[in-house]
Amino acid sequence: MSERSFRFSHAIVRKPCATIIDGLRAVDIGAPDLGVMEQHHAQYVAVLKSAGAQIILLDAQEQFPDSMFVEDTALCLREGAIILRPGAPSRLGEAALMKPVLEGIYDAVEEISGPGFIEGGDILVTEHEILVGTSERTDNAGIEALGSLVSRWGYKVRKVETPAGVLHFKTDCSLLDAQTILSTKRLDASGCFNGYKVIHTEDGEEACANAIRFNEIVIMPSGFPKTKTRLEEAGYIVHTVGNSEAAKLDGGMSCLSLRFSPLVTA
Ligand code: CIR
Repeated sequence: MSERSFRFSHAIVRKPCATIIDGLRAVDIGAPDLGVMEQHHAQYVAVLKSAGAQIILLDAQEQFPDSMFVEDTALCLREGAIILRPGAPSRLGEAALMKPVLEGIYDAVEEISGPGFIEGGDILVTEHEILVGTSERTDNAGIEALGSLVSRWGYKVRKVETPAGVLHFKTDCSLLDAQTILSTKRLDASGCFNGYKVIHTEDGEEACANAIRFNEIVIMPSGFPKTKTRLEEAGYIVHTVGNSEAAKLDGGMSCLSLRFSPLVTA
């Protein structure tokens, strides 16, 4: 079986900006501290590099407080990239910023033109399908538009549901390898991972479900020791990164990067 869903050569990240204090959040648990966020971001980039990533580091964009969460702006596959259409009005303009970056990397860059909306946090690419959760940010029209764009490259899109009150589908799950998903129990209970092997987050540690697998390494937020041990016992090499500040804005490990390995470059 191929391992295209977690073998990558590149990662795009964007520096956090001072306006991060105005970032979107479901519940206000305090303003993120830019200095600490910058330290965490640097740790995150260092771990990605240690996993083999060539890093494309983009400048901070003060006019978009949430712009360090680059994942929501695009879907990067081997064959090409899709510019997405964030459902949060304050984030819609971030996708246009990502377009020239991806056009400099890929030969084929397509775009969700609307009227639908879709954010990268709702998209989980596995080895044989692309699962997309409907959410407050991602609707049926956005999912259908994505499905028709990626079908040309042989990808199948399956619509699933993000649990109520959860920002994104991937807030509650991550890909660990070609067969295995890390998921909260509440999301797995929906049956959306039937046919996959599923490892659950430990009770009380649901907030670490958003992790990433990049080549040999699983990157998860620090502060979730029981789930970390569970993953290590299952044979994964786990690195942790501080996430206290991004978490105040409902962000996690996947949100902070676009990870890919382009087959054809521009
Ligand atoms: C937002 O609400 O859009 C940001 N504060 C957090 C985005 C997190 N992105 C992601 O999970 N992919």
